[in-house]
Order: sequence, then C-alpha cells, then structure tokens
Amino acid sequence: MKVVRSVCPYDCPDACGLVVSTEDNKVVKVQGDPEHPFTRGTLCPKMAHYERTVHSSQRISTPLRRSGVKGSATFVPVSWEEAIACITTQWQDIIAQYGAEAILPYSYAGTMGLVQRNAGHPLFYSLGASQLERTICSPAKGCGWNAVMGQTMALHTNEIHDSDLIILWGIHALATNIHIMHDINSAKKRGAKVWLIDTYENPTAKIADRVIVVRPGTDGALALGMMHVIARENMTDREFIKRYVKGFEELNTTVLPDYEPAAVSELTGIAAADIEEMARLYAQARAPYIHLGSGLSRYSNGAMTVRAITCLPAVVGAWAKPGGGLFASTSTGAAFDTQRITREDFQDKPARTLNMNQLGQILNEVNNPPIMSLYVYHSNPAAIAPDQNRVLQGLARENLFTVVHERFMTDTAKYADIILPATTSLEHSDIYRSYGHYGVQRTRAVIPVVGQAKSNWEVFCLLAEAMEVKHPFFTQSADDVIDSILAQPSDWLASSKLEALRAGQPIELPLPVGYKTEFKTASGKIEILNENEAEPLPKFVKPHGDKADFWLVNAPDMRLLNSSFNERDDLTQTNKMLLKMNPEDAAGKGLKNGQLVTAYNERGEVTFILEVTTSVPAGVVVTEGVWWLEHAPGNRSVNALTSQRLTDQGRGSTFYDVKVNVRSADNDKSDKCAG
Ligand SMILES: Nc1nc2c(c(=O)[nH]1)N[C@H]1C(S)=C(S)[C@@H](COP(=O)(O)OP(=O)(O)OC[C@H]3O[C@@H](n4cnc5c(=O)[nH]c(N)nc54)[C@H](O)[C@@H]3O)O[C@H]1N2
Ligand SMILES: Nc1nc2c(c(=O)[nH]1)N[C@H]1C(S)=C(S)[C@@H](COP(=O)(O)OP(=O)(O)OC[C@H]3O[C@@H](n4cnc5c(=O)[nH]c(N)nc54)[C@H](O)[C@@H]3O)O[C@H]1N2
Ligand code: SF4
Ligand SMILES: [Mo]
Repeated sequence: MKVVRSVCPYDCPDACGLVVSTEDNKVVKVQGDPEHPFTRGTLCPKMAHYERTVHSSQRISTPLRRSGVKGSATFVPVSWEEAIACITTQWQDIIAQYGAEAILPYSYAGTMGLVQRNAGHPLFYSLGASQLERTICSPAKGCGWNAVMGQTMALHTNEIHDSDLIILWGIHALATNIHIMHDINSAKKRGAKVWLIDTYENPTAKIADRVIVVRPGTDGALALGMMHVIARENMTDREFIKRYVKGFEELNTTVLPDYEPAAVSELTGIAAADIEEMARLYAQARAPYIHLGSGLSRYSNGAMTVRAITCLPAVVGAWAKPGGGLFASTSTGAAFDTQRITREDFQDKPARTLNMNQLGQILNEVNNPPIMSLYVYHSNPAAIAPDQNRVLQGLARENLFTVVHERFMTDTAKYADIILPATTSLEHSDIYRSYGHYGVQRTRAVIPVVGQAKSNWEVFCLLAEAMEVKHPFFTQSADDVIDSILAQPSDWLASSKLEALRAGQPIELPLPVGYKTEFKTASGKIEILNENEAEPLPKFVKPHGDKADFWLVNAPDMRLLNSSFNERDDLTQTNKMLLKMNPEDAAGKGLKNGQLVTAYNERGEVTFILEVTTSVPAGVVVTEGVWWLEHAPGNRSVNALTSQRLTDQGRGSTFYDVKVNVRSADNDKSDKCAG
C-alpha cells in the first residue's frame, strides 16, 4: 500500500489536505491530512469516499462521438486521434467561414487547481476565440468588499477562536465551509455565541444559538438598521472611527436616519425589537466576528448588500480587537505568477467577451459572428447555468459543434458532438490555493489515468499541436509549468516554506504582523464613504424579484458540490429535489407534504417533491442542490427557474433573486390526461 498526500480539487473554500492510500494503482482510501493547518485531518462526507468517484463505473473512459439526436446521450467510442482530428477539422472550417470568435470556451471550477483550471486560456488566446467572463459565483461580493476595504488582506479565520460573537451571515457553513467549525467549536467552549442570519433555518441552524430569518435580498437594510441603533445609542467606537474610518459622519447624517428599526422591520421581516437587540449585542461584544457567505450577493443588489454589511465592523472598531472583524473571502492571487499559465500575451488582438451567466442568450440570439462551436471543460452549464430552458435550447442547435471534456455523462455531455474523457485530481498534477484560508499545496498524480482519460492540460497541448499553434509553451508538461512557477516565486511565496511546498506538504502563506488594521484603500482608511463609487455612500436597494408568490432560495446541498457528486448514488439516493414550504403557505394552497408540486415562473416549470416545514418562513420556498436531470422528478431542474439577469456590480449571477408560483403537479398530470 502506498500513502500519498493530495488536495481536494473541488470549488470549496476549505481546499482540504488529503492523505490517499493506493493499492495496485487503485485508490483504496481517502482521509484528511492531520498536518493541514486549516482542515486538520477531517473531511466532509462527500470526499470521505472520493475513491467511489475516481473508480466509479460511470466514469467516461474513452472519447465518444455522437450517434443520435442531441441530448439523447447516444454515442460511439472513437480514438483520441479521431476525436482530435474531428475537432480540428470543424474548428478550421468555422474559423474560415465565421472567424475564431465563433468558438466559445465554457469552463468554471470543476477543479480549482491553478494549472488544470486555467489550462485552456493559452490555446483560446492563441486562436483568437471569444473570451468567457467567468462571473457565475460571487463577483458582486468582491465588489461590495472592495468598495469599503479596497485590497485589504482577508482575515485569518483562526480569529474565530478568539471571538465572543460569531455571526454566520448567509452561509450554510456545515455544508459549504465545514472546517471553520474547528475554531467555532473552540470559541463556543469558551462561551462565544453563534448567530445565523439566513433566509431560512438551514441545517447550520443546529449549531447556532440564535437564528435570524431575513427576507431575501434585504440584508443591506438590516445592516443599516443595526448601524442606526448603534449610532443613536452612542455605541460606536469613536477612537477607532477617528483613526481608521472615512465617512462615518456622512453616513450617520444622510443615510442612517432612513433606517429606523420600524422601517427596517417592514423591509426585512425582522421584528424591530430584535433589530435593536442585535445592534446592542453586536456593539457590546468584546470581539464580534462576521463570516459572510456568498448567497446574499447573488441578487440584483448584491454588491450594495455586501458593502452595507462590510461597514458594520468599522463602526464598532471590531478590526482592532483580537477575534473581531469580517471575513468575506481570501485572495492569494499575489502569491502566484498565474500569467505563466494563462498567457494573455498569446492573444494578438482583443476578442469579444461573453458573460457565462447569459449562455442561453448567447447560444440562441444572433451574434456577430454567431457561436458555432462551444468547448466545455470542467463545468456543467446545462445544469448549473441560469435559465436552463434557454441553455438547453441553445445546446440542441444542430449547427452548434459542441465538445465536452468530462469525467461523467452530465446533462451538458449528453448534448455534445464529441466527449473527451477527463482525469480526476488524483490522476494529474497541480498546485492549489484557497478562497477560504491561506494554505497552498502542490500535488502530483497518485494513480495512473483511469481508462483513456487525459487532463485538461494534456488535451489543450494536443489541440494546440493539431491546430498548428506553434509555441514551445505547449510542449511542456503540467509539472514543468508548476516547477517554473515555483522556481521563480513571488516575494510572498518565497517568504513561505518553499521547500516543503515543492515536496508536496501543505503550507501556509505568512501574514504580515498588524495586517488587520492595514487598510489598503486609496485613503488608507476603511471607506464607508467612497467617492469613486457611483453611490458614494451605501444604502438599501430593493432586489429585483419577479411577479410571483414566493421567493425561491436555491441553496447548496450537503451531499453535492454544485452539480458534482450527482454520480454518487451512495450520497444521493433519497431526498432529491425537495421544495420546502411553510405549513401556512402549504395549507393555503391545499398542498400536502410529500406530494409532487410544480414551481413555475415566466422562464420555466420544475417539478419538486414538497416538504412542508417550519424551517422556511411564509412567502419563501427553498430547494437545496443542483441536480442532474436524470435525478429530477420532472424533466427540468432548478435552473429552469433562475434568471440571466446580472448583479449591480461585477456582472455576476443572480441565482437567488427569483420568485415562483407553486401548484400541485398532480393537476398537471390530470390536465395532460384530459387533453
Ligand atoms: N456542500 C456543498 N458545498 C459547497 C457548494 C455546494 O453546492 N454544496 N458550493 C461551493 C461553492 S461554488 C461556493 S461559491 C461556496 C459558497 O457558497 P455560498 O453561496 O456562500 O453557499 P452558502 O454558504 O450555503 O450560502 C448560501 C446561504 O445563503 C442563504 N441566502 C440566500 N439568500 C440570502 C439572503 O438574501 N440573505 C441571507 N442572509 N442569506 C441568504 C441561503 O439560504 C443559504 O443558506 O460553497 C461551496 N461549497
Ligand atoms: N441554482 C443554482 N445554480 C448554481 C448555484 C446555486 O447556488 N444555485 N451556484 C453557482 C455557483 S456558486 C457556481 S461556482 C457554479 C459552478 O458550476 P461548475 O463549475 O460548472 O460546477 P459543477 O457543477 O461542479 O461542474 C463541474 C464539472 O467538472 C467536471 N470535472 C471535474 N474535474 C475535472 C477536470 O479536471 N477536467 C474536466 N474537464 N472536468 C472536470 C465534473 O465532473 C463536473 O461535471 O454553479 C452555479 N449554479
Ligand atoms: S468538498 Fe470541501 S470540505 Fe469536502 S473535502 Fe473538499 S475541500 Fe474539504
Ligand atoms: Mo461558487
């Protein structure tokens, strides 16, 4: 038996250290790495049996060519030579007729490794293909943070350990960021209180001392209401504000008067007395710490919401207190010279940029040139992109040449003309950083490739050769590229334990002493007032919504990661595609627990299994997880309801800024029979 270190490759802030045991070139066990500084030897239930994904009988093992109708998943195996030749011929014809911008790459974060994730950029830059604006996750969150904090370094999450009030704001931490529980538990043992502020009592509520249920998209008003009370009752930290904050007086005199608790209660659905009490407890805490999720930024007012919340710790001086502050996400971009992977310099002239949230529009509307080929790698847009009906309509276009590089027969792969089999993270090399901590780690393949799988890096090198993109860059291996990055490290990386990193050990990027009050903004202060913003001061803006009865919160599921892990029957056998509804709402509509219901709006209709539960407030319905269509009770999954609208800043997705009506699906069936 061999035991080798690796890293969890999924799009999760934890980026866990793994210890992988292999026997006869097969993975037999996957465990957490006790030496990993953040994850400390534990894993989530998804990865505890990663070997079941790696050696799944559902893995795509050879290249495939379509032999039936698009979407029907009928394919015949072909050789790699045939597959690459087919793509090359199609692309050469398309480029000759429409120009290279008729080719669109589509990728996101099936793997977070820097090399494999970005491996397509050099080729698509070289070809002059359309560029993809990769903003499906949470760019509005970044914009909201930047407006107030600029480039200030993110908190080290071990601050949690010293906090006495930990606010999980719009984050289902037990599912999406479970390793912060190490520090939450130790803080709780020392008396810290935990609050969850969310649109429903998500399963993380069970570790919270207090759950505050807020109306979707109104957290900005809540934050301003809390600041109103804090200012009114003279609970601000005047010394801190004087030294470190710009614009509190302007906020206090021109904005906060509009946010009296009664008015904020109307907007948020939280009782005025609760808002007052929250403000007092927050201001009086020794070291209040806010851990901010991303869900609340996926609204048309997302950046402004995050901006308002980000002002709170400034007003009470939390940053100066050990254990206090606000965590949004870690940015370690400066540690790595990713230009060595992405090679923007390979692009001769600027190509147009298309937004990944608007794939439905892009594929169906006449563009100049139209998109004639889509190359999808480590993403599953047929399931995860908003407005599924439009996306599927586009993917079904007979004249669209679609290539999908995948590990499994996803909803997107079913629409491919050519499928290429992809490696898992244990079959290729990479280097990882995290958006939840300061750990970084290098990995090497642990087992030989399964079947004929190839990594993203290898496939793009093959395609470059076939498309006659002649540059020695494309003759390197992934290891060569990683070695070249580590051979000329940035100052930040060089100041860390570089030898250990090269040897595959998890290491942490060092943080400068006093970083918590080193505010990297134009003024050097926290900018509640920021003249470079269209709105110099934060305020509450209503979310967009739709004309329908219920807000639809479509939150993460513990057992899935976006649409990944749908292949794992051991995780996902039961409770697929539930729609949670409050008992009063269900009674009002004559709906019963366990029955099939249809949620619908102007974009689509989706069948769910109804769960009647008090964990959801009136006027809101909740579904967890992005499911493959084969797991759906009807013929669509959640994203048939979500919209292609973009956020106020950052051109991000607005998955949660959506409303639906709900009816019994039993009637649907009898209608169909009657017709
Ligand atoms: N198990 C699992 N883990 C995951 C993922 C997954 O799908 N499953 N996805 C991964 C990805 S890609 C990401 S980006 C990360 C982080 O993903 P995030 O989007 O930060 O996910 P959560 O942390 O659960 O935050 C979503 C929570 O926000 C709540 N919410 C929605 N609207 C509002 C609102 O207006 N106000 C408030 N206060 N709360 C609101 C939802 O009810 C839900 O509980 O998680 C990653 N980890
Ligand atoms: N309704 C709704 N929709 C959402 C969200 C939501 O909260 N609600 N969350 C959104 C968010 S935050 C995000 S980040 C996006 C994420 O969307 P995606 O990044 O598309 O994530 P996945 O659905 O996990 O799809 C990743 C695919 O990559 C494949 N893969 C894994 N490793 C490799 C590899 O090395 N090479 C190749 N070629 N393939 C590989 C996996 O098999 C998997 O099918 O989804 C978004 N969609
Ligand atoms: S999905 Fe997240 S919590 Fe689970 S093993 Fe991977 S990084 Fe860790
Ligand atoms: Mo994400």
